[in-house]
Amino acid sequence: MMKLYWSPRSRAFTTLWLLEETGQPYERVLTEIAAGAQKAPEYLKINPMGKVPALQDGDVTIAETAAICAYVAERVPEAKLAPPLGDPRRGKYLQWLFFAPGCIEPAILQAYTKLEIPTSSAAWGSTAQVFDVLEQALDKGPWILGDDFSAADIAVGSGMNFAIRLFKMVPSRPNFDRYLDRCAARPAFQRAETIAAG
Ligand SMILES: N[C@@H](CCC(=O)N[C@@H](CS)C(=O)NCC(=O)O)C(=O)O
Repeated sequence: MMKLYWSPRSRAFTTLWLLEETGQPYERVLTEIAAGAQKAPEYLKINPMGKVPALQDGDVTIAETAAICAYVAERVPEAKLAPPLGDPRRGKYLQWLFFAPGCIEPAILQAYTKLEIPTSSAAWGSTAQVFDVLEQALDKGPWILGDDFSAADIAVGSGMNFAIRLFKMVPSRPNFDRYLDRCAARPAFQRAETIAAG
């Protein structure tokens, strides 16, 4: 059974939502950030970064939220959280899955810290550019790949929910509101919210 190391009110929310979407049983190991459990020597063997989330599945140990999304989507193909190998939608799926940590995360941090970085040097361009691109990508909907919900929506939707709804670091836009409402209406999202509230 997969084992998720998580802490309430953290990025582990994304992986709770992901695992809830699979419908598979999994074990949750509370790794309370407030108590410093993520820096304990036993946990550093699981994720040397000393951060949650992390996942164990038999002999496989994996950290980094988006990597866990990709791993679980392939591990549980019946959940249909990723277009299969060879499917032309897989390119865009990977693009948006990587966009979450590669562009959305630093854009949020920039909005929070108000750091000025030349847009040509910053890998994410700018906060405005990231959210403009997302607005365009979500124009058709209902999901980032169109009709099919995928793990990319979990990574993207969770990051946007964090930035827009939970911490109000970035102003919302009408199609973000509609997208986040759709994410929040998913029973798996709601179950993850209940768990993540601690
Ligand atoms: N790049 C990591 C970031 C994980 C991360 O930043 N986790 C935070 C919680 S939201 C954490 O564990 N912070 C505790 C610490 O650094 O001591 C991922 O995407 O999973």
